[in-house]
Amino acid sequence: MRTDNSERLYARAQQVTPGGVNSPVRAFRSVGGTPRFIRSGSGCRLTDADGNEYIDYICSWGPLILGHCFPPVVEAVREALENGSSFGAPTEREIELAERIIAAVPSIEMVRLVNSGTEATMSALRLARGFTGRTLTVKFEGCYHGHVDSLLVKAGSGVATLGISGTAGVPEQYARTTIALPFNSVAALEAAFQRHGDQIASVIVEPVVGNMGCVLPEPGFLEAMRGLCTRHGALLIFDEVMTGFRLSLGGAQQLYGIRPDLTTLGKIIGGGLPIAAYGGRADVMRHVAPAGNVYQAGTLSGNPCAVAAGIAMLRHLAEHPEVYAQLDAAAAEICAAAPEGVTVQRMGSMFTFFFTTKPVKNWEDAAACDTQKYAAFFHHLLENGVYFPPSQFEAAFLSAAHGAGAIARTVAAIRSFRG
Ligand code: HOZ
Repeated sequence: MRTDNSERLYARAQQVTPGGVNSPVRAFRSVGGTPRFIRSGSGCRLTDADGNEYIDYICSWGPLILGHCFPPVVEAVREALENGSSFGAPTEREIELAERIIAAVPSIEMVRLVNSGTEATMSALRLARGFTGRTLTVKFEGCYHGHVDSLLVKAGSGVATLGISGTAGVPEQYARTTIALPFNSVAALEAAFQRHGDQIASVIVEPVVGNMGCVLPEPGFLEAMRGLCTRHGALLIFDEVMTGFRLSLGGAQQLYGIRPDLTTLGKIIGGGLPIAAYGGRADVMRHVAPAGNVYQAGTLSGNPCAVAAGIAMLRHLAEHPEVYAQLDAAAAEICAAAPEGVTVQRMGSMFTFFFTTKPVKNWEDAAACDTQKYAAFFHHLLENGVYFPPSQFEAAFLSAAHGAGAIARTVAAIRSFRG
């Protein structure tokens, strides 16, 4: 496979952008080799700068549940753009997107649109502090909630991939407002509440983790979390940036039957354009400015093109709930092809091939994986035209555009790996 053009672009990019990329995991640092510079995407396929084609299992890290260039999304964006790309004033479509989110996600009664998942979690945390008058946040090791200062403590995703445990630039005082606990440990959570119960403003969690690879909550973990938050007056925040509208229309909270106080969303609600949101209990959300005194704002918030894309996406998902069963079946087929000695973890269309023989229940288990073997597996697939995440600590995502032919080709590529 020729990669001359990607190599040339990578060298050029490194002159003008730190590490040659605009988000760290894209640089292939933990798997080695040249990151592919993408020229275009269509359906389930990507084409790189050298004309190589790949079946895409990143799907823009989750948003493209209906594939690249899904026609209704393209049409909606085109139409919106022709009517003005940004106003900095309210539009009717923002109401429609909010109404669609509220109709689908069980715990969301009011919602505020922002531009990225990071902004959503940062705002939700501030709101929880403003609402409770408390300072501390509980998070879980290996979960990633964007690059918010206080949430980079023991974070997953790129922080884990690059092994940057204590990120430079985060003031010690901010880091000290975060309590990081092992995922799936009810005992650790109980102990934290016993010690700091009256100071904990919120507990934030990816209910199904995607950012240390795909890790599922053990039975009772989310329920215990809900109970402890209620008992101690802390807000429970589900970070459903990845899982929202992906695991089901109502996200992980619908599947597990847990009602968080606040939820953060992103990715799918923008149909591949930059948009995110935080929402939840109306009595809490009414503390956000201008209704209340917790400030948060944004020039491009509720951007007309992104909102139009999001509406087209959510409309299709609401009208075609059968998509979720189709995705589940296709993902199961891919996961069944996993090589021996690999632990596959999956929830719906999110999955990870962990290079370990043990179940992965928390960050300690994930960190014990053989990342060199994962790198070999990744490059084997890439050479065979299948693009998995360039990190052991990221979930793979499937789209409804992955048809039988693409799945069969992926299965064949996986089966031909001789680790
Ligand atoms: N940290 C993101 C996935 N968990 C990757 C973002 C990107 O590189 O686009």
